[in-house]
Amino acid sequence: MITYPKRSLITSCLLFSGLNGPVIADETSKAQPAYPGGFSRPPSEGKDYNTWRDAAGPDIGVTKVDPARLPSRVDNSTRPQFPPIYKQKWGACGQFAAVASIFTYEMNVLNGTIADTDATRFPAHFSWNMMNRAENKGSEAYHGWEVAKRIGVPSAKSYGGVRLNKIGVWPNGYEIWREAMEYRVSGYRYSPANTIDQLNEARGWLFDRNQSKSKKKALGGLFALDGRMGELKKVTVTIPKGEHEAGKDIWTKWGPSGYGHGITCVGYDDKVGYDLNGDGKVTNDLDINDDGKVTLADWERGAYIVANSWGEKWSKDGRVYLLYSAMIDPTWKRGNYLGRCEVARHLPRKTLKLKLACNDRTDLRMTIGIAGDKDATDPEHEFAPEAFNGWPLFGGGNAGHVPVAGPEDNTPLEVGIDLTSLLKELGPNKDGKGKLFIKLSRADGSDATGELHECAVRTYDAKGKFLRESQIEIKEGAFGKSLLKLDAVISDLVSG
Ligand SMILES: [Ca+2]
Ligand SMILES: [Ca+2]
Repeated sequence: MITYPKRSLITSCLLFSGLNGPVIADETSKAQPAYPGGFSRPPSEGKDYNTWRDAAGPDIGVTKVDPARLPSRVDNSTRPQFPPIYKQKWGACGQFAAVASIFTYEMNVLNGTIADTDATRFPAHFSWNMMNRAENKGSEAYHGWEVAKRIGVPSAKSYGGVRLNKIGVWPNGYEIWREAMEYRVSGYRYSPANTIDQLNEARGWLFDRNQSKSKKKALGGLFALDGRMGELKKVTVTIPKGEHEAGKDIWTKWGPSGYGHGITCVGYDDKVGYDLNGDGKVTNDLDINDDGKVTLADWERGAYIVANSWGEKWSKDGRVYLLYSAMIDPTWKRGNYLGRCEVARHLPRKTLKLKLACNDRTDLRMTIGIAGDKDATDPEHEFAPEAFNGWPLFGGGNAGHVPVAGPEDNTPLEVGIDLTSLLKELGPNKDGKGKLFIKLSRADGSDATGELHECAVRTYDAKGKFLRESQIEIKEGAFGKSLLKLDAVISDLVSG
């Protein structure tokens, strides 16, 4: 399922092949969110899972779109908030698009910073190593966005780069996990781009997120795209001399075969075009596909700007145009949709710092509970952190049946877990005291074993400043054969 482009032997990716059902492209369909398949959100969450629920911005279709005000060209990849064009390693394209490119850009826009060093760039491999089974497997954009929602993403600086040199490594160091907690995704959405109304909403998102009324000029957003990359030569043309953007490459369609490849849509150019039917003209008002009507599918002019993670020399500058009409492709359903995300900052108030070893991190089971009474014998609220329970959210995707630090590495790992939302479940607490419960075990039928070496609760003020650490005593840290249960009285459950 991994494809190798001829020119460069860089790993592309892929997951499941596209569903081949016809795409319903009623040319009057309005801009709207959609869940076209298992590539647009985790199937384990069910069909009622609203991926935009916690986002602050308006949903697709809510904001009025005014195409008359849109410029003819937008290229957000030239903004300083956008990172360099990357050369991906292994099948991590989904995370190069979703996190290393889109999340990085969005977080810099949010923070008022620029992506000029690793301190303000985010890695592709942190989220990838949460779902790739510690092997060279492909990922969806949503894997990265869900990791950013659930645990966050550390900066490339503390992570050790945008990419690592070994597959499946988890970072060792509480401060890396603590930093990750700050940088989050609040929501993400897919939408079709098959009609002119949907195209205009997408152009508006790329220009200023359709926020023409906001006082501050909004910087445009980006989209995740899933291209089909087989036999690209058949669909790649070069803009002839004398034409707008002469010499640049255009994909006139998705590749006729092959698997999906995560890429980033960074802008658009309404003037870029190509004479697809060879009638000597570049038109948007002729029925060139002979279906008796003129729709977006007939357009020869107008293209998205796509940034690829095959290096800055690929296709001259690492970018390629993709005709608007190319996305209307009934044979490649994934390629008909655009994915966007909204990011947010989050300052944890209370965290758990753990140092633990386990010879199978996917079979590790951990629950953390809380009770508002210091004498309680059972938790009132409990949660099972995804990363330390085999990522049930991702179904078959998980972090691999390898030690917690990574393949063939039995080093105990120091990690952090955000307890803030668990503590919020308790509500106001009369004496500020409560009890924390930690359970460590293994999946049913597994023979995984592990050991908890250190456990502490860390407290921060509302501005994120570290206040104190309270160690929890571990009498016997081994778990696996037997369940490890720890509990501790917490004396400052409500701290401002
Ligand atoms: Ca033509
Ligand atoms: Ca037509």
